Amino acid sequence: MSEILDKLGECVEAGKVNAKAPFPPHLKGQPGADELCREALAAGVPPEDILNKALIPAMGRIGEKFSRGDAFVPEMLLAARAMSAAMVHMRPFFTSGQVKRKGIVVIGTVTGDLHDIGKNLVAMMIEGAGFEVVDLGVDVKIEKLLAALDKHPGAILGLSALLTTTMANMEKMVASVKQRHPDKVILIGGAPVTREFCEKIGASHYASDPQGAVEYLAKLVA
Ligand code: B1M
Repeated sequence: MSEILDKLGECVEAGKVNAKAPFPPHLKGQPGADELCREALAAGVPPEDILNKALIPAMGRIGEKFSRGDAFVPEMLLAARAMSAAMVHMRPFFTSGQVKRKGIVVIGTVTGDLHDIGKNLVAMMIEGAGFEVVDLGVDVKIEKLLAALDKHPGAILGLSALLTTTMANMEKMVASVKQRHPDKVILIGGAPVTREFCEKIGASHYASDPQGAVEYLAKLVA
């Protein structure tokens, strides 16, 4: 059992999506995350083990490499794609409640901001860390955000901004959310965002990268 989990973890970390995928070259022609996850489930490996012993640690490893500067956006995107290929087979176990999620994270880019590459990376890493992600997309209006938080009352909120101009909207959105949900945990990030800005606008935490976001969330639910 541990061999298939090791192989699956290796595929996710290396971004090997399926057998047809040519990347990475050293795994060409071999099964990828898609086939190995299906195989593991068919062999009776508990979905919790697949998640906690293969998928989550693999995403953790690629996230750490990214933080250290040993991996870059394309590698992260490929790892996330491989993770998603495995998650297709895992989803029925989540929806049936057989595998418990660690929590729900509602995420989006702030009003006026169309930059979603960083937000998508963060969302994928958070999902890879065992949370359910409700992705509201880009240019999220406050009404849509508040409606999502009403629908998922215990959810943590994640906001991303890439423009100095839309940072002002982040401040307004945090204020509106705090007015309605004073105790809401709000995680923020994006290239121009800083820890000081986070403190100024009263958000709960600033993460500079996906790994930082995941580590903060993991501590919150520990
Ligand atoms: Co635009 N853009 N852009 N852009 N764009 C920047 C951000 C800019 C720095 C380019 C520049 O001038 N050098 C500049 C902003 C200047 C400023 O505000 N100071 C800029 C501008 C001005 C604009 C427009 C206004 C241009 C125009 O139309 N005149 C316009 C605005 C559109 C809008 O949003 N309303 C615009 C448009 C676009 C495109 C649509 C063409 C495209 C976005 C496509 C897309 O995202 N789907 C685009 C792009 C690609 C960029 C650059 C080149 C790349 C951004 C990116 O994806 N980085 C960018 C220049 C640059 O950064 N070199 C630029 C990679 C990504 C992985 O990093 O998003 O920082 P990042 O995410 C990181 C962290 O910040 C963190 O984790 C990620 C991984 O480490 N993180 C979080 C992000 N969100 C987080 C949330 C968290 C935690 C961590 O918790 C919730």
